[in-house]
Amino acid sequence: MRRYGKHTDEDDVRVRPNRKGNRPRSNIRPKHEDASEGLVLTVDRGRITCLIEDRTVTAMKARELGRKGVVVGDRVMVVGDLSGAKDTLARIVRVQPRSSVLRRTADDDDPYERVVVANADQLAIVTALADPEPRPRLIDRCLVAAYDAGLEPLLVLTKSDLAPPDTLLESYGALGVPYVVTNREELADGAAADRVRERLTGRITAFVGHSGVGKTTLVNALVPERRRATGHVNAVTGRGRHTTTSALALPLAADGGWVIDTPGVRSFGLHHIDPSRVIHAFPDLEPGTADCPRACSHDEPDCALDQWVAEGHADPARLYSLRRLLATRERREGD
Ligand SMILES: Nc1nc2c(ncn2[C@@H]2O[C@H](COP(=O)(O)OP(=O)(O)OP(=O)(O)O)[C@@H](O)[C@H]2O)c(=O)[nH]1
Ligand SMILES: [Mg+2]
Ligand SMILES: [Zn+2]
Repeated sequence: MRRYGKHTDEDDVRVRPNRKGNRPRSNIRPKHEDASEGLVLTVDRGRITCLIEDRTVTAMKARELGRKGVVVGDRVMVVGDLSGAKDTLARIVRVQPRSSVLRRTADDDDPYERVVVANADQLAIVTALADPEPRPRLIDRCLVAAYDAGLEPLLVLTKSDLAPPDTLLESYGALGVPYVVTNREELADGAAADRVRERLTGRITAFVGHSGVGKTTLVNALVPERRRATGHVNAVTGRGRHTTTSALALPLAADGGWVIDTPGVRSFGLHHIDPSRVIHAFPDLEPGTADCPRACSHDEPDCALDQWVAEGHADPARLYSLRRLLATRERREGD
C-alpha cells in the first residue's frame, strides 16, 4: 500500500510542492476507482472511524464532499492510507446511498435537521420505568420518527426492578410495538442481554432515549468486550448525566447485526413529518385513506378513516393511537 504521509490529503497535495521531487500530480492523487468501502463506526469532531474489512481506519471528509454530512452507519468510499496504522489519516470521497435516515431536530421549530444514524433498520426506544421517570411523549415522538424513516420500532423498558411496566405497555398495546422489559438482576445474569439479542440478530439497531435510561448499560451487556462508560442518575433531579457523548456502532458477535449506542437526548424534535409515511406503518388503516381529501392530515373532520373504522375494517383503538402519534408534534412538554 502506498503511503502519503501523516495527515496528507488531496488539498495538501494541491497547494504544497511535492517534497519528493517532480512526480506529476496524477501520480500522487489517489484514484477514486481504488476506493474501498467502509462502515462508519463513530464520528468525533471531523475524525471519522471506519471499518474497512477487519481494520479500523481513521479518515476525514474530502473537500469534494462539501457540506454533506457523514454519520454513524454510513457506507463510505475511502482512499489513501487504509492500513489502519497509528497516526494515518484516510479520506472519504463518497457517501453511498442510504437505505434509511433517522433525523431529529432540537425542537419542532428548528429547521436544522441532524441525521442521528444512517442505514439502521430498527430503532430501540429505550425508556426507564423509573429513575428517570418515563415520558410517553418522547416515546411517541421516537415512534413517529421511526415510522417516518421506515425503521421498525422496538420498545425497551429498563429498570423494572424499580417500577412495573403495566401502565406503559397498556397504552402502547394497540400499536402492537414489540417490546422487551429488563431489570438489574437480569442484566447481571445475562437474561436481559439474551432477550434483547433475540430482537437484534442480523439487524442494525440504533438505541435512543433520555440520558440515564440505561442505553450504554444494555449495549455493554450485549457487547461486553467493548465496555463503554456508564453514568449515574442524579438522585435529586432524577436525570442522567449525559455520559455518552458520541454515537458508536458495535458489532454483535457470531450471529451478526450491529447496535448503535447514542448520546441521551433531551427532546426529539420533529420538524418535518410526512403523515403518509407514518400511516404506512398502519397497514390495517392505510387502505382506508383512499377516500381522504388531498394531503389529509388524517386528523381532520373530512378524514375517511373515521368511516373506515365505523365500517369495522379496523380497530378504533388503532386509529386513536395513530392520531395520538400524529398529534405529538402539537403537544407541549409535560403532556
Ligand atoms: N436499577 C437499575 N438501574 C439501571 C438499570 N439499567 C441501567 N441502570 C443504571 O442507570 C444508570 C445510567 O445508565 P447508562 O447506561 O449510563 O445510561 P445511558 O442511557 O447510556 O445514559 P447517557 O449515556 O447519559 O445517555 C447507571 O447507573 C446504570 O447502572 C436497571 O435495569 N435497573
Ligand atoms: Mg450512554
Ligand atoms: Zn385522512
